[in-house]
Amino acid sequence: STVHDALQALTDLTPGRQQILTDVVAGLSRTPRQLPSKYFYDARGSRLFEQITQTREYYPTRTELALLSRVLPDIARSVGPHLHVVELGSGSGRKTALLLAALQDPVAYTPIEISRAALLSSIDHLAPALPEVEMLPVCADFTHPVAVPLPEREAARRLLFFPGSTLGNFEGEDAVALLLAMRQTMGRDGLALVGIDLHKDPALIEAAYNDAQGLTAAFTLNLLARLNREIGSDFDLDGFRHRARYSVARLRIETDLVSQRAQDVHLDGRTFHFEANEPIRVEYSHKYTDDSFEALLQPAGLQVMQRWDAEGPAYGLRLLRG
Ligand code: AVI
Repeated sequence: STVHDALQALTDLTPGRQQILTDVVAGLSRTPRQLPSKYFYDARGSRLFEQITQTREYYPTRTELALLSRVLPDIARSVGPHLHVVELGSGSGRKTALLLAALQDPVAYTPIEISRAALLSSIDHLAPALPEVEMLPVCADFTHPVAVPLPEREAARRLLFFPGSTLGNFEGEDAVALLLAMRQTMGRDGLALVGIDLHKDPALIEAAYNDAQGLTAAFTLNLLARLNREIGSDFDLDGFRHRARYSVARLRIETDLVSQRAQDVHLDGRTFHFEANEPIRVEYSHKYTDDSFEALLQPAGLQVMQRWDAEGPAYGLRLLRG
């Protein structure tokens, strides 16, 4: 496609004010309080995330890119030709460019991305570089069912691409529900290529979520700035602090915004009172072992066909089938 064709084909289901408001009121009304990490990704949040991926401390992106480049010929042989590639949370599309270039005659590419700004910028880069591939972008929250557009030329099968250990941002039941939905979307003979960050030295993991430049803290706090702007809340950005700790028992980074004092936040005619040191849980980043990953796949009816690991720092790619 040209960029113009791709924009013509764009499906726009980006979450609106009402959806965000409903999710935020529900999350703040729970004990302990929580907010969905998907709302990190507005235009500024997506830019901050890209900057995080370039920091010395945040190892997952560069490790996955190096692993992908090394094993792509092998992956291309395993998945075969004429694919429709569907990517969840496609972001900048940097990894996709490598994947599509390595595949044999890919038919179409559907990035599903919640940030409209990130989606449009990825199309600007990818469409001119891959004119033979039909671009069928979807701006949507991929945790809700999304109908994948059908390409003009029929594809041999679908390949779901879910890199970056984004699966790790979902808790047990939500992760299983997402994997089940993925199995549906994969369709007959469909496959999925999933990137997973693996358990390792907790100090290394914690450093990745507490970079010295403070980009991760700015990324986390941007959630409150976004909510103030889009749903009219009055969070005091200086009244909350970023905190990310690794739980060895649960194999995950738990990220909170911690209230720095007793304070009230107003939203939609309601008042939410925060105690000093009260946390809002805003993100999980699960790290996997073979056993913990297997435990998620099994109830979703998915199986590992092939696996590739990077060592130091440990990171994995898994090719799955239904
Ligand atoms: C997108 N996701 C996999 C990132 C992660 O590592 O959980 C988001 C992120 N949060 C803080 N730093 C990066």
